[in-house]
Amino acid sequence: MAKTEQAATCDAEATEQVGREKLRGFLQQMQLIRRFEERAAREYASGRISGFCHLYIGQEGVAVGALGALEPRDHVITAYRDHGHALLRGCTPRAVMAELMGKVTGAARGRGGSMHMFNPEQRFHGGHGIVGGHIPLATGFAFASAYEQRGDVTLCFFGEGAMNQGAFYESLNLASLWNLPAVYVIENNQYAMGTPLSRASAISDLAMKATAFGMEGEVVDGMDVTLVNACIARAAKRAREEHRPTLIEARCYRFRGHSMSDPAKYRTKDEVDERKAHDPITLATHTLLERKWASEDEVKGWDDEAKDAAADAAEFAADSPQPSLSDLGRYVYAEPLSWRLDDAMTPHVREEG
Ligand SMILES: Cc1ncc(C[n+]2csc(CCOP(=O)(O)OP(=O)(O)O)c2C)c(N)n1
Ligand SMILES: [Mg+2]
Repeated sequence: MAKTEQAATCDAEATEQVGREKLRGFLQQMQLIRRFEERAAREYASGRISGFCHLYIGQEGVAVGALGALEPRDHVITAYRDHGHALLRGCTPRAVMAELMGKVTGAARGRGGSMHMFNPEQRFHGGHGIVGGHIPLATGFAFASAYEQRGDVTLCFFGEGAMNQGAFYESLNLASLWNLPAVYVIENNQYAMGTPLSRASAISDLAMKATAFGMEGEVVDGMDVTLVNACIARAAKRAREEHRPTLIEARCYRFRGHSMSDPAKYRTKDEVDERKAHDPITLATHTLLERKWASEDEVKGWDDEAKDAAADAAEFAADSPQPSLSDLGRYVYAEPLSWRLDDAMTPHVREEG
């Protein structure tokens, strides 16, 4: 990638704080998510993936910076634009791609699809399709941590469109009232489907809502992975050590449509191009090259590795079997409930299982 005099870079102070090794890792993670999703888009076009599919392309700096500030014991939960978060929380590219194709080898055994990636072993609790519906779950995870005095933190991502759901207000009120160790991150990508923020919200400075709950609020440039990392590190520390929640507005932009079926006619090409000038991957790349923290060959090598991982995932997923019909009712609910349902509805499943 050619470096020009005007090339935008990440914030200097936050870059120093993050350091060489971590920033190299962040770039590789963003490249993997980007190349994985580009491949997923091609698989969708070819018909091997169907149903809902919301890409995260353009927003990678938010998940990578944020999750890079957490410890493995911390809990993570997000909405339906979840492929990147899943990849960062231990779902392999193969498991995510297989889930997209509805295969048994998928992260949710092919039952959930794009919107329902899970990896509870690494405390990644989904992947949720109901807008705002998972925010109370996050408050519940944080409540459990506080109740059991575990010292772990819950990080909850949601879109700015979810912020005007009642569940948001109820959840943040209790988190503050009960001093819960939660970090709420609004991924403000400016649109809720085709509706711009200006047509849906009475205020544009979303972190201001923190004041209503008596908690800290912060705005961060979500296109700069170093700033996101520093911001979430502060909030996670506040949660862990002071038992106080934080509301963060990460300003970002999705480069693709809302979902695969959205031609995104509600915005101009100029608007999208302007935002692409602040592509989080380009910013991190320029920063690494300018500081000589990475060479152009290394950056290209990582990118090639990301493409290879995505291609391998697609091949693996395409070759994997579909769930069997007799098994379809399992793994949808928690096991005891699923067995009760099986008892009531499909006795043959019990025999086979
Ligand atoms: C309760 C509910 N209402 C409506 C929908 C339909 N819907 C799906 S995505 C979406 C927009 C959400 O936008 P935002 O929260 O900003 O997230 P983004 O898609 O930008 O990541 C809507 C209205 C839904 N899934 N759930
Ligand atoms: Mg949005």
